[in-house]
Amino acid sequence: MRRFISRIIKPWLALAATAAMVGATQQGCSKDASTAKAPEAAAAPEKREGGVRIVELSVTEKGYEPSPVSLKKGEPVKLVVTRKTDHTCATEVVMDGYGINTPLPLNQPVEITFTPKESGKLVYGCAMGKMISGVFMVD
Ligand SMILES: [Cu+2]
Repeated sequence: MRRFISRIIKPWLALAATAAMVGATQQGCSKDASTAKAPEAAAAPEKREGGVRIVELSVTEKGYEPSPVSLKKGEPVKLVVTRKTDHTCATEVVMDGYGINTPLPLNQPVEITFTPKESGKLVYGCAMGKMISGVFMVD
């Protein structure tokens, strides 16, 4: 009897595990994608080129990385954004107040230049109300 039960249960467990994995990779616009991010990513060394701060960002299944990134008010920034996944809806960078709405072709670095004009939290994200988002902390 026991053997019979495990023969029924095992394939069922395998099916459940597969379903869980599919759910994880197709998270799309779920809030978890952005809130689950660890803040440890902020510690990357700062890069500059002729007075322009260079910030490299990736779009992965966890969202925009690294985030948050610290910027300085009035210092020009060049974002170099590479989208590395096709499994989320984060296929552009939208930043309100700066007229930025830039498509991100897969695996192609895209440069976006802007100058933070106000201190505080600057949120950017996908075109659907920034359900997937990243943050700049402007000093
Ligand atoms: Cu979205």
